[in-house]
Amino acid sequence: MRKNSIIISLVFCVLFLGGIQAQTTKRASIPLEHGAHRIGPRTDAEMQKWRDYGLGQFIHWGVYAIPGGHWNGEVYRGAAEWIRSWSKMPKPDYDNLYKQFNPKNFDAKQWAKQAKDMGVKYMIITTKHHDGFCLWPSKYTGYTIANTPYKKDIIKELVDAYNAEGIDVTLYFSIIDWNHKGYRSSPPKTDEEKASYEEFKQFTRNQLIELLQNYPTAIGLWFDGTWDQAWIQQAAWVDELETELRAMHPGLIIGSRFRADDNGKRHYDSNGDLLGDYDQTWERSMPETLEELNGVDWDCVMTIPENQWGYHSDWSLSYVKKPFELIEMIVKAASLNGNFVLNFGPDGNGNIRPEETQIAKEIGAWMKVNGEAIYGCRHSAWEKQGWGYYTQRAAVETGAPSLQYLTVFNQPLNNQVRVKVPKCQDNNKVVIVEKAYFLADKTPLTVKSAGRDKYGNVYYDINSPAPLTTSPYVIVLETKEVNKDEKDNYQQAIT
Ligand code: JFZ
Repeated sequence: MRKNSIIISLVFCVLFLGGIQAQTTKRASIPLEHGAHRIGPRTDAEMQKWRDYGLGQFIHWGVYAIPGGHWNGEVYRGAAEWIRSWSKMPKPDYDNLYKQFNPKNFDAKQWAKQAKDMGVKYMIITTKHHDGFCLWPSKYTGYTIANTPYKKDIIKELVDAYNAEGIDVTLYFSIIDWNHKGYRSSPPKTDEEKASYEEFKQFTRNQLIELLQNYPTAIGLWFDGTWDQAWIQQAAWVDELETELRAMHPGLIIGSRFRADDNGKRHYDSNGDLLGDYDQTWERSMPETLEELNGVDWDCVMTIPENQWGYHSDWSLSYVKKPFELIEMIVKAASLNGNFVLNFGPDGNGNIRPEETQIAKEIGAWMKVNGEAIYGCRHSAWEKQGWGYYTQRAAVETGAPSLQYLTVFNQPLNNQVRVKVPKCQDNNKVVIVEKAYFLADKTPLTVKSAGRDKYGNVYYDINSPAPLTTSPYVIVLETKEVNKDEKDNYQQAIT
């Protein structure tokens, strides 16, 4: 009996402690040699700067811009930069396109100026896409800009021009390389295949080192085409390469789409920890809630038509997003701690198409007035309401009034923008709204108490007639935590 009860207590203890452990860690703890190098977000200045960017520009440019989604009078309905993989595109025709690449209208300074006016803080450029064509004069292959009639180093022109406008540059690099004879998607089996894949790996390493050496101001590498089994099985080697690249370039920012872990898991390792510095899985999609995001940094790269990155001359094939839809994505990303990156696909002559220029202008005009609600802003604890999104400045501890930005996309028909006040940690305190005004012109807005619900949540109505524009707009709230007994005095002053 006694013995039994000891055993029962022991079993109970083990179960109980196990339960606590599971609760506090939540993570699995599978031993990994090539798992995440760090648990939790980076805290250094470079990453903090990245976090504050809010808005980025992606540029897909390469020889695919010449056919622009067409060959021999036929239309390729897929993504224009993939045209080489189309059965109607003879491979030799594609592989000789570089001999015509001569973008006579290309003006890096003009692109950079346009990006600056749009409010972009960083730019991602395709140094090499899946076709293997290099926009920089790589010494490891002849398939580069140096052997086109254009000759000049386009990556250098862009890095210099964007940096001169104060815009940081990230280098996109595709691991898939259809031009290199050693590249393959399935793991090599024979000795010959293995030797040739080794050559490809060395070539990839050489090119990455070359890029970091040539463009030392680049802030990061944006990897693509890492889903092949051949690459996934190189986890140990890629891990070593990542370590080497980071050592070469302190502060370098690399997303989750570079290496897999020991078990072939990508983006998140077998224990659920992020591989790399930010989550790259939000491609052409947006999260809805903070809970989906695991507390990690993330970017969302987005096309203007449905799925066109490189230049496709026919945009009538899919829905083309409107500027305000894109602005909503910018705000939504900021409200969920992410960066929004809008893609541009310049044509074969180096022109940014008029539709993209128009969108850049409209976004820029909006960001100029309302960017304060985006740059350096983070998720707000205030509960999202139907009219739009909250953001708040990262530094709320400065002693300045705590600001909430309300970006209104759906104007309430009664012109009352209702907010639900969060509860304070300290039960003796309440949050009050001291002041409300339009961000654009500082017009003060009336704040009225709007009662409470049966759970004790407190509401306010901001009387906000839609401004005389058709665009989304921002209301700023100055808020404060006060002792419950002081609240009535404040309330009277406001109403
Ligand atoms: C890749 C490329 O194939 C494409 O051409 C473009 O460069 C884009 C930015 O990246 O396409 C992807 C990559 C990942 C996903 C979807 C398309 N994904 O994870 O869903």
